[in-house]
Amino acid sequence: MRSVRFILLRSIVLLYTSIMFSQEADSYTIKEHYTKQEVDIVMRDGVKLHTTIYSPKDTSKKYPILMHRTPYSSRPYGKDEFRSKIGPNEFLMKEGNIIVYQDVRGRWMSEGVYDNMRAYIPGKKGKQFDEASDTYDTIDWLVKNVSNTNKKVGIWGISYPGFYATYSLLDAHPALKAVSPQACIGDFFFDDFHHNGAYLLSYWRATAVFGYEKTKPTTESWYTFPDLKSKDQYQFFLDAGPLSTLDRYYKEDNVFWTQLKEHPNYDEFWQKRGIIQHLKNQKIKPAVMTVGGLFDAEDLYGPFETYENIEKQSDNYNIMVFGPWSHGDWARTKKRQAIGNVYFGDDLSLNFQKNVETPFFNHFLKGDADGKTGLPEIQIFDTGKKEWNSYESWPPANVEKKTFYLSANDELSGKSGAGASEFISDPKKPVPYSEDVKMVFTPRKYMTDDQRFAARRPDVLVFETPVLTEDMTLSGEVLAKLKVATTGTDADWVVKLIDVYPNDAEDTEETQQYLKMANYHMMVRSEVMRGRFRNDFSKPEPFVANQKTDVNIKLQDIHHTFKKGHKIQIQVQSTWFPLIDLNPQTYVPNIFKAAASDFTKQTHKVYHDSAIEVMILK
Ligand code: PG9
Repeated sequence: MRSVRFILLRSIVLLYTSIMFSQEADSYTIKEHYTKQEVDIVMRDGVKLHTTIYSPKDTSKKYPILMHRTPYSSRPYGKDEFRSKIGPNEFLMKEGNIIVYQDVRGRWMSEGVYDNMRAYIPGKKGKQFDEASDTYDTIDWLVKNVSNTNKKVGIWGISYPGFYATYSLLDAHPALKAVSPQACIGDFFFDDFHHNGAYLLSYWRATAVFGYEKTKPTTESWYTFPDLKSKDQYQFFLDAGPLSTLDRYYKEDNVFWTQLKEHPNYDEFWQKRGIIQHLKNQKIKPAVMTVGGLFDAEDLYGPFETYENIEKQSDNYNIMVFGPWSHGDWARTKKRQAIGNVYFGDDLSLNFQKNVETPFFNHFLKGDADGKTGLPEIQIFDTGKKEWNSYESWPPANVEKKTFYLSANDELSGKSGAGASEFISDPKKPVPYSEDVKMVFTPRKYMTDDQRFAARRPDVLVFETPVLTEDMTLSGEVLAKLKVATTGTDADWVVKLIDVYPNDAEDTEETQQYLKMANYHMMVRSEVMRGRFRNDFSKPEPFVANQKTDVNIKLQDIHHTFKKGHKIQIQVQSTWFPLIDLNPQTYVPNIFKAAASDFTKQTHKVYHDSAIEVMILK
C-alpha cells in the first residue's frame, strides 16, 4: 500500500512542478519581448534570401546578432506570426540578442536553386557564389542595416544548419566572431546518406525533403512523402527487393534520388561537396565550439572531423563538446537524458545550454573576447561511467593503444591466432539493425540498442572478453583491421562494439517492456565498410573469391568505460537491414541498378588474426 501511496504522491508532485515550469516557460512570449521583421537580402548575384530578424524591444542597449541558416524553413512567415522559442537556447533568448533566421538559397521563401551540400568555391570572383559568400553578403547587410546591434555576429546550427555554420568559417566576414557547428554534416559519403560507401536505405524517405526543386519562393512545402502503406520498414524494403524498384516512388524530378543512383562511388560529385577538406586550407579566425552527440546516428563524422581539422590547421579559439546525446538532444530541455533503453543522467542538456553554450557566445559577442572563457578545450561524457570529463586535447594525451584479436572460441583476446570463424550471409534473411517494428524518417535509437537479438543469429559472429576485473576506459578511435574472405565477389562488413552489462544491472523507466537491463548488450559504437571500397572510396574493387583480404574500418571516436563486471564484445556481420541497403555479394558496377538475380547467398570468413585496435586511458 505504501508504495502505491508513494507513487501517487510522486506523480502529484511531478504534475505540479511540470505545470509550474510550463507556466513559467509559457509566461515568456517572444511577441512580448521581441519585434519581428522579414527582409529579402540581395546576394552578389542578385538572388534574394528571405531573412527573419527578431530584435529585443528593450533598445536601451546594443545586441549582437545570432544567426541560423537553414534548409528547413525560417517559418512562421508573416509579421504577426512568432516562433515559440528563438536562438540556440532559452537563456540566450531571455537575456536578449538579435536572432536571425535565413532560408538558404533555393529553399522556402528564398530565391535561387538549391544544391545539396553546395560545393565551396575557393577564390570566388565577381558574381560567383556559394554558401560562404551568401553568409558573407548576409552578415554585411545585417551589420549595416539592423538597428541596435553591437556589430558582432554569432552563428549556430544543428545538422544541415550545422553544415552552414561550418561553411560560414570559410572566407568569414570580419564581424563573425563566434560559430557553433553542432552535429554538423561534414560529407554526405560519410555522414547521413552513406557510411563508408554503404547507402543508408533507412534515409530513403528523407530523399523527398531534399530532392525536389521549387519554382518560386513559397511558405508551403513543395514536396510530399510517398505513402508506403506500411509501418514495418524491414518488411517493406525486403519485399521491395533491389533499389531500382523504388523508382516507382521517386521519378526523375527527384534530383537528389537521381544523384544518389548516378554516383554510387566517392566521385567528384561527392568529393567537391565535402566541407572538411577546406578547413585544412584556411586559417579559421572566428571562435569555434563544435558540439556532437556520442550516439548521433546522423552526423558523427562531421563534428569530430570539423574540430580536429580546425585544430590542426588554425590557431583560433577552438573547443569541442561531445555528450551522451542522439541527434540534437543537447538543444532540448528534457530532464532525463536517455537514448532508447539507456539512461545517462538528469538536466545534461539544460546544463550544457546554461553553463557552456551561453557563456561561449556571450564571451565573444558581449564580453572580453580574449578567449578566457573558463571552458575546457574538450568536454566529453564517459558513456560507461556516466560522467563528464575534460581534457586539453582530443584524443586525450594519456592514452595508449591496445590490440584485441577476434580469436577462436568466440574470444576477444590479446592473442592473434590461426583459423577463421565463418557464417552464411543471406540477403533474403538480412540481420535487422533493430528489433523495433517501425518506419523511421532517419535512424536514431539503434545507437544504444540491445544487441542480444543479433548475437543469437548464426550470421552474426560474436567475440567477447571474460568478465572484466577492473574498469577499462576506451577513449578515441576504434580501428577494426579485419582479415576476411568470401565465396562471393563483394560484401559489406559491419563491426559493432558492445558493452555487456552484468546480470544485476537494474531496469530504469526507459527500459522497454520486453527487455531486462540484466545482461544488456549495449551498442557503444558501430560502423560498416562496403567492401568494394576497402582500398579506395572512389575506385571500387571486387573481392577475389576465397582469397584472404584486408578490410580496415575506422569506427567513430568513443569515450566509454567498460566497468568491472562488464564484458567487451565485438560483433561482425555482413547485413544491417534496412539501416543500409543490401549488398548483392556478387560484384556489380552499381548496386543502385542491381537486378534481383544479382543477390546471392555467400559464405564469409573472418580470420583469427583480425584485430581491433583501441585507445585505452592510462
Ligand atoms: N543531417 C540531417 C539530415 C540530412 C539529410 C537528410 C536527413 C537528415 C539533418 O539535417 O537533420
